[in-house]
This record gives sequence, structure tokens and C-alpha cells, in this order.
Amino acid sequence: MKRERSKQLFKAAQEVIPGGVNSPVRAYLAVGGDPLFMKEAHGNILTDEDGNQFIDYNSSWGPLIFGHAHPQIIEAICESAGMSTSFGTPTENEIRLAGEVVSAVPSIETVRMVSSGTEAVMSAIRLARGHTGRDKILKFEGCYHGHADSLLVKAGSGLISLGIPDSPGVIADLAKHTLTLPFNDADKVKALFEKEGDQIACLIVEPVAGNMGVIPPKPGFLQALREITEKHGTLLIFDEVITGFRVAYGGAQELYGITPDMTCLGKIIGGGLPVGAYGGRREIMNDIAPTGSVYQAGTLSGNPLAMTAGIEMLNLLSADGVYDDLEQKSASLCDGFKANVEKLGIKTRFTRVGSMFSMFFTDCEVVDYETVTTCDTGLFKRYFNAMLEEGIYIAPSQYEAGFMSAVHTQEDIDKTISAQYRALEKAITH
Ligand code: KE4
Repeated sequence: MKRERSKQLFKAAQEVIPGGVNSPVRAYLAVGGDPLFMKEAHGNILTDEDGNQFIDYNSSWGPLIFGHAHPQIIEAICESAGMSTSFGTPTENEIRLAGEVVSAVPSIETVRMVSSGTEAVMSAIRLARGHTGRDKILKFEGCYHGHADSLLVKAGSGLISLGIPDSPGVIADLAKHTLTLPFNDADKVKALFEKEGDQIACLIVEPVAGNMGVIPPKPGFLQALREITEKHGTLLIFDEVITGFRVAYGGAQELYGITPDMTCLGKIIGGGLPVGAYGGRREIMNDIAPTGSVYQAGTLSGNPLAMTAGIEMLNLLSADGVYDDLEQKSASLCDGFKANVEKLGIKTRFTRVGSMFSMFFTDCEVVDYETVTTCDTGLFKRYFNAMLEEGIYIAPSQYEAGFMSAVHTQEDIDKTISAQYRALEKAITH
């Protein structure tokens, strides 16, 4: 596979950008080699700067559930851009997107748009602390909620991939207010709350963990979090930046029937443009400026292009049968992968919730950070590179999710399954 142009670009990028990338996971540190520089993408096909083409299962880390450069979304963005790229004033499309989010997501009565998932979570945490007057927050090891200081404690995604669960620069005086527990262990949550529940402002959780690879909640886990937080006056925050509009139109809270106090969104609701959002019950959200005194602001919050892209994306997603189709395609792909690893006798574990899925190179049941770190990351590294050679693009880390889109065809899926067989054969023999 030719990689000359990407190599040249990576060299040039490192002169002017830290590590040559604008986000660490893109640097391929977990899988080796120089990162591929993409030139364009249409539907589910990526084309890199050397002209190599790939069937894409990374989906820009989740937002592109209707594939790249969807004509309806692009047309709407172009029309919007022609009327200005930003006003810094309220616009009608902010009402339209907020209205669609409010009607779709059970916990949200009002919602504030921001420009990234990190900003959404950071703001929700500040609001929870302001609303409750409490300082402590609880998160789960291996869950990733963006890079706000309070959340860079035993975090997932790029931090696990780089083996740095905590980040330098996060001061101890702040980190000490962030409590962490193993994901999927309700008993430990109950015990902690019995001790200090009255000091905990919020519990934030990815209802389906997507930053340790995909780890579904154990039956009853989310219900237990809801009951325990309710009992202690702690706000339950679902970080649905990945799962929002991914696992169901109403997100994981619709799928599992659990209503949190606040929800953070991102990725899909921006249609690939920079958006984040946080919302919840009116009595909580009214504490946010200008109605309340908890401050949060943003020059490009509610950006007209991002609002337009989000409106079109949710328009596409709200059509009949979209989620049934995503379910069927994702099941077909994962069944094919399972057949491959069985034939080759490779110890793996599979997880999947709707169109987000993972294959772990381990023989241990993966339920939390500790069990997920039993994976053979050396085998994953060989597998990732063999998949690239076969024209299949997956996330460059064992600890990220795979995503199916509505524009993958059965032909793409069949092609992927046979390509994966060859990639696995290569990975286990080197
Ligand atoms: P952003 O600030 O990256 O838009 O969102 C942060 C975030 C918050 N919550 C969850 C559950 C998330 O998964 C994320 C970001 N996800 C990672 C990939 N797993 C973004 C990729 C990257 O860091 O480049």
C-alpha cells in the first residue's frame, strides 16, 4: 500500500502541529506507523492522499451515521454558508435543532448548544455543582468524557491507548474531588454513596461505555445508578456524546428506559460539524446564565452551519426503519467476524449495542477497565495494519468503538468479512 504522500504530510505536520495531529488518537501511537492523511470521503468510502480507498468503520469517531458528504447535508450546509457562517446572535435554526433534541431525548426539557462534547460535559459538571452546591463528582474508570480537567482521571479513549490514565497538568486540588469506581459494579457505587453520597454533585456515566471499546451496561446497572443517585440527591448525567441518536433515536436512555437528570450530546447532532449540547429538566437548566448564575458561554455556540447539518442529520435519522436497518447490518457484520475468528481459533470477545461494536483480543469477559486491559494489543496492532492493507478502516486502537452507517451496503459488509479473514490470518502468523 502506497503511503508516501501521507508520510511527507506527517513530516510537515510535525513541524507546525504538536505530534502532527490535532487530536492524539489520530497519531496511530497504539498501532504504529505514520497516520494516513485523508483527502476525501463519500458515503462509507475514505480516500487518502495516496489514493488508497477504505471502507470506513470509524465514522470520524461516531458522528457520520449517514456516511461522509451526504448530499442532503452538504446541500443544506452550502445554502447556510451563503447566508453567513456565524452571526453571534440567536437564529431560528437553533430553535429547530433544540426542539428536535427536546422531543427526541426523554430527559431533556431545555438544551444548550456548545461546540464540542468536552464543552458539553464540562458545562454540565459545573451546572451540577452549582445546582447542588456540592463539590464531588463520580465517574467510572475507563469512561472518557472529553478533556476537561475534572474528567481526566482514570479516563478512557486516547488515555488508555497511550497508557496515561491520568494527565499531568490536572492539579491535585481539583482531581481529589473526582471519585472513580469500576464500571458495571453497582455494589461499589452503593457503598460509596452510603459513605459520602451527600457530598456528590453528580455521577456521570457513558450508559454504554464506548471509550474502552464498547462495553454494555450489565443488566440492572443503570437502574441501580438511577435509584442510588435519586436517594442521595445526586444528579445523574448520561454522557451520550457517542450513544445519543446512535443506539436509538432517543439514545441509550430510550433504549434502556432510564431517565437521567441531565444528558450530554455531541458527534451525530452536528452531522460532522463541531457541536456539543447539554440539557435536562427545566428546573436544573434554568440555573445556567442568563436565567441563572452558573456561567457558560461560547462565541460559536449554536453555529448556523452546525445547526443546519444537525437538523438535516436528525431529519435523515427520523425516517422509518433506519435503526432496524442499522441493527441488521451491524449484526450481519459481527456474525461474519465471529465466524472468522472461530474458523481461525482466535480467542476474542464481541460486544455490540445497535450500530456500535467491538471485537476484543482476549478470552476474558470484558465488563470494565480492568478486564479490557487483558487484551492482546500487539495482536490488535498487527490486525489494524493488516485491515488497512485490505482496504478496511477501523479505529487505530483496541479501546475505541466500531461504527456501522446507514449507507454501508450488504455488499460492503460481505467484502469486509472476507477481507477481515485475510487480515486475521496475516495478523496471527506474524
Ligand atoms: P469531543 O470534545 O471530542 O467532541 O467529545 C468528548 C467526548 C465526550 N464524551 C464521550 C463519551 C466521548 O466519546 C467523547 C470523545 N470521543 C473520542 C473518541 N472516543 C473523540 C476522538 C478524539 O479524542 O479525537
